[in-house]
Amino acid sequence: MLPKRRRMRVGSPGGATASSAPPSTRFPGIAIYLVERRMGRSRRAFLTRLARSKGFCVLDACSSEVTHIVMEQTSAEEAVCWQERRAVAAPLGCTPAALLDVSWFTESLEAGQPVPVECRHRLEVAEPRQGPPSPAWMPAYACQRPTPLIHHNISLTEALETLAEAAGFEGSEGRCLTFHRAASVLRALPRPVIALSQLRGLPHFGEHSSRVVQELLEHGVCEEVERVRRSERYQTMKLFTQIFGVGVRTADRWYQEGLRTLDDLREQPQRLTQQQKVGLQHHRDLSSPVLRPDVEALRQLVEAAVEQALPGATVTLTGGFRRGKLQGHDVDFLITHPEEGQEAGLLPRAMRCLQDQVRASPLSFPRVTAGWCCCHLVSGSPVPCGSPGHTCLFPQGLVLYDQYQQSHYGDPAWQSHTMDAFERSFCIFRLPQPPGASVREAPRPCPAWKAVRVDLVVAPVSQFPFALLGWTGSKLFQRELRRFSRKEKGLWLNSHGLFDPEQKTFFQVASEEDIFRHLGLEYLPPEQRNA
Ligand code: DCP
Ligand code: MG
Repeated sequence: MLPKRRRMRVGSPGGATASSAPPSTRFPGIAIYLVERRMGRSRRAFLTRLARSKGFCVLDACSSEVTHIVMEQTSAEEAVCWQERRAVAAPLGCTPAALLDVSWFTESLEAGQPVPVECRHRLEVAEPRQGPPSPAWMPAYACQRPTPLIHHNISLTEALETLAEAAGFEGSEGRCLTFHRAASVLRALPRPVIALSQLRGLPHFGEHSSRVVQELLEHGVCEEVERVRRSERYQTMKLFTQIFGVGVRTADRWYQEGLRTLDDLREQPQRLTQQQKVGLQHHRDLSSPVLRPDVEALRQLVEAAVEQALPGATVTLTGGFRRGKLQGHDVDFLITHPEEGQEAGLLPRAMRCLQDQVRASPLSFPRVTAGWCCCHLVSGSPVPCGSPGHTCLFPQGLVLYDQYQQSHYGDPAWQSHTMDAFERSFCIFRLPQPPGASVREAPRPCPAWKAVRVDLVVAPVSQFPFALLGWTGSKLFQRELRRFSRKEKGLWLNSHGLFDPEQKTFFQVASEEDIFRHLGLEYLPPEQRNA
């Protein structure tokens, strides 16, 4: 963990991300991205301001909305590299953005409108490149390349990730990471791998991963992967580690003791922690994916409770859903307050609000119209909390389980932990389901609800960008980002800060973009961090 730092005042997280919002435009259908490399930061900022003042839409991030990428003093080689990277960043089936010399941009500024793109403006190679992608453009660290959620090599990555998972079950961290890194390289490729020669020169492709890909390309299946998937060991470890509160070590111990099924565990409740008991009790719900509508409903509930507990506090969705995933195993929220220190101890109050929401009277919550009773998620008709004569459908409250931990930031005893030290609650919510929601095999009596895992994390505003970056993931992306910082820049990064061990100073940042900039990395939006 990084050393504790003094409190500092920085911009609000809202301000930190506001610059990423697409500005209004006079020229619909044209969204420009200026590449900072060669152009320089201050010139880029100047040109961005100038273009925006003339009504051009200039985006801060190279997202899929970008139609014109502008580069300055760029060689053909680099242009090819960019062309490849754009193909990765654009969703499948999207028209790739035009790759243009800055002359197109300056001429357009002079003309006061986008000038037609001519051959002399274009930086792309004339012919679309055939065959294997050049390995030259694939950087070694996942944080140096965009990795979209939907990619071109799903069957290959699934196979490698199965082997990674199996290696993790055996405690082989190194092999686990090797397979994950190889899979992550394939996720970042702009086209499907159809020949083994396409792997030549790609980073993190050793003999073993190459052999797996070769077998899949030649036979459609890889015997080793199939063997792993069929094995009792893999299936049992997967089953046990999916239980809330069960890690690899516990699952392995149970396996060694001959336990194989959930019923085996249920028969031995004395072996289980409270957390595992709850995990087992709600296993059916917790092992089915959380979906987008669930996320939205949860966001409303959490926002209302947090607002009641601490007015002005903000709730930001993080984790896989911020990266654009449509399903997840849980929902991760990051909470902060614009005034440093106000956020401390917020969670117990927020959890009480969530639990009491259904019993609240207008007297205890004077701002009652801001929070509706959770009933409205089921009935569809909003009812203010504690309305006279209203009987809530969920009198037991919304929190099924709450494992609270106060902040340990600055606690020397916490330094050895790999986990960050933020105040947090790992909880299970009783999420009311709207009418018509699919009911699984054993329907519950009305009203419908399902158990959902929710992580709530509270960060002081000065650490918010680091916490947001860390909790957005993916896990491999964060791991690679921290390794890159340490090995390539000599800086220590975690979810609390970025530290220069030579200068013994912390970097002050107001946004995720600032962190990428300090590390000399091009900014990658969350949806391109699916490494
Ligand atoms: N995280 C971390 N260290 C942990 C737990 C989480 O760095 N011990 C970070 C990386 C994760 C993010 O927080 O990407 C969220 O963790 P999740 O386990 O919820 O993972 P995801 O949200 O990415 O995926 P999903 O919830 O769909 O499984
Ligand atoms: Mg998650």
